[in-house]
Amino acid sequence: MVLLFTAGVTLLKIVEAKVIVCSPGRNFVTLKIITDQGIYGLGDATLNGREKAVVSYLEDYLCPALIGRDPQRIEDIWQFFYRGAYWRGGPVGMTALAAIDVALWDIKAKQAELPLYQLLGGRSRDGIMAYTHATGQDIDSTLDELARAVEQGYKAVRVQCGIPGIASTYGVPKNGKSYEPADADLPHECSWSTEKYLNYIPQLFEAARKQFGDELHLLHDVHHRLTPIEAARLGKEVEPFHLFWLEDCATAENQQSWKLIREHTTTPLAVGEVFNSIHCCRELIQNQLIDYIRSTITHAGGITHMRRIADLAALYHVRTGFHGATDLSPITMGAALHFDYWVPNFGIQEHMPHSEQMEQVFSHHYHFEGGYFTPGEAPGHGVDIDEKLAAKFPYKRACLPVNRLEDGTLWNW
Ligand code: CS2
Ligand code: MG
Repeated sequence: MVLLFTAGVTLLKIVEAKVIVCSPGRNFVTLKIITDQGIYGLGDATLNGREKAVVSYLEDYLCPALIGRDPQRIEDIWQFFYRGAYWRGGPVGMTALAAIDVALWDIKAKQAELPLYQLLGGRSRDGIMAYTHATGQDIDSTLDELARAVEQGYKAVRVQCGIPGIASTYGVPKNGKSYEPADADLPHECSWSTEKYLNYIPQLFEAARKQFGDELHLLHDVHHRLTPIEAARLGKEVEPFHLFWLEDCATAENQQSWKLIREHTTTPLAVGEVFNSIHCCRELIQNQLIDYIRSTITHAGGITHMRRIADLAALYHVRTGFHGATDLSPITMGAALHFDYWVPNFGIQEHMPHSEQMEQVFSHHYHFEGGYFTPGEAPGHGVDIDEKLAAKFPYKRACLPVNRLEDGTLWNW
């Protein structure tokens, strides 16, 4: 039985879905869904270091099946590609699905002539607190960067620094350039020592608190390099410096293993930038093993799926803390800020500023002032792409590094 109640509703039809790949300083994959009424929506499909896999998934399988569909049926299209694929989830599939989902929300909000956050339920706050990064080769230069971030108005800063005796450390830029991990045609090999790291990092936070006092929020990203018991030690040792969060202190495929960390430290824990579905964090959330869920719109199935994760998290006092590195395009930043403006259990938003060149390709309406973002009032998510300019920056393969322990064993980067 097919019942159609269409009075007063303008029906739309998808007539084109195209993938735009560009590299204005780094690679971005953008999905543009165009309707017969001329309204179009944009979604970010960038999966750092694996961009072409998502391009193929979209171009070869999902885009052809979008043509002719009603873009207003976001939920049905989501289910069609999730359940309908038979092969569910995974970073490639969920990034592609997220791009479709965000583009469809963009279309719906543009059609309603409303900023996207209004469709989600309206704003829950006046501004969205964001944290930026302060990184340096040593403690002194890191503290100089921290002072710069504070001057720019940030109320929260992620602090990372080089470790004596380790040639290169995660998050620390080389030659004064801004940090970009996907920097080589083939994976660059780094070396890692857990012992040297664990012995040094508490000193960084002691120095930061001494110089900046208690009010500034300090964060730290371990980038999955510790085992749970090592993470427990670090969490415990930095307790006197009351971090806002300790991020990705261990891998989390075995969600129960986080119990060990939790039992030993009151340092708040954040995880999830590499997760792609609610099933990657269900046990972590339900057992209250974490405080912040870092999964974001572009890698976890879009607004439709992220909303389910956030709602589950709210039941267990877990708040959001969306990933916002520069390898997520301004489209993700725009969509994330609309979500952040609404979501009741918001925690914080990561912000790594995009370069001027990137912002010329992707114009946006979001705005930062005094430590807080607002998403802007333009209909949709408010981010657009200049396709002509984008075409001037062709794709260039760029891989993320790998990590080895000092004895040569492959480790987590
Ligand atoms: C990071 C990222 O922003 C973060 O917290 O962990 O820099 C991460 O390394 C990149 O997004 C990888 O693509
Ligand atoms: Mg991280």
